[in-house]
Amino acid sequence: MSGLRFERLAVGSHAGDTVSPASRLLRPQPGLTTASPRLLHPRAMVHERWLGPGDALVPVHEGCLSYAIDGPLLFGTAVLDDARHAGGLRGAATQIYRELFELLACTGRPYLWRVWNYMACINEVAAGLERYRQFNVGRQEAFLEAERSAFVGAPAACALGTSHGPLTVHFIAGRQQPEAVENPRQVSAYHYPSAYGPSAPTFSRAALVDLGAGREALFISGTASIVGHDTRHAGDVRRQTEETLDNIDAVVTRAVAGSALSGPHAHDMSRLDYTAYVRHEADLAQVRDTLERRLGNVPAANRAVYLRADVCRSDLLVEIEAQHIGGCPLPSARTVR
Ligand code: 3EB
Repeated sequence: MSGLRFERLAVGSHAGDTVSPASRLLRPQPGLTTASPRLLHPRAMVHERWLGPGDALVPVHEGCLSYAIDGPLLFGTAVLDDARHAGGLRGAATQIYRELFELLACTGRPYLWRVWNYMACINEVAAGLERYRQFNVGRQEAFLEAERSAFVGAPAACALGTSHGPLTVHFIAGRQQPEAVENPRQVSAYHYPSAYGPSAPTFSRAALVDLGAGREALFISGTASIVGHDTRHAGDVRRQTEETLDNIDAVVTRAVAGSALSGPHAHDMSRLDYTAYVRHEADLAQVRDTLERRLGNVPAANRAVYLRADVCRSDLLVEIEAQHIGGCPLPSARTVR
């Protein structure tokens, strides 16, 4: 049993605070800058906490990694300044993932459950290749080198751009192998054609993890207005948000079909923790309104967090990630269908 829990608390009134919730997975070394999307809403500072079974975590700093082992879980953050790396963003991505995979192997927590990739100027073209595409080349290289599948079974992830900061990768890993979930409305990202870059992105649309004791975690990757492999509704943030929510709905439906927890509320769109990344701050109200209308007046809608970030295709205005860390399984959890 893993004991994974998640808390999200809005505290104080630090309007415009630049702390990203996901950066709170683990504090890297004091004084170290990270790439961190800026908080837009709620206006108060948000504390997000991932909890395992332990209480006093001792963070370890090794190379580019800061991590803590908590029972069967491994939480951490890797930071490497791609601007100072001889191999640029591509080389920094390979090195971060190489060190991460070594850590997973030697701590006996081999499976990546969820990864957040944050990097500066993600849509900027440098040396003829967009930086996100450089990142994809480096990330895939590390997966292949470590003989990890860069295709079916890749972890749930997101990749967002900030105005500044070193390549920053937050991660949760464990002993349990997640079940990868794809979206029937979308081409798997690891099969995107080469028009989107020389190496495909390495992530699954979602990951379902058995936490033991009848609990499951559903991690839905960053999701955008993409159908097949095409961007839909360029220039229209409201319709992009609607299409994104249709994609999340499709992933949840797929996940429930493959889930051991077959109750109708095991994983339900109205019960997810949502984080929306908005490219233009001026679009915040429209993204919020669309999400709130779609979910209705439920706690999930009011608890959603909105961050300012660049999405990894220039024509995407919004990306939304979601998760459900199960805590109250239904009695009929294992009904035969
Ligand atoms: C997409 O569907 C939008 O490169 O890790 C979403 C989630 C996206 C993860 C990643 C990219 C990533 O292609 C972008």
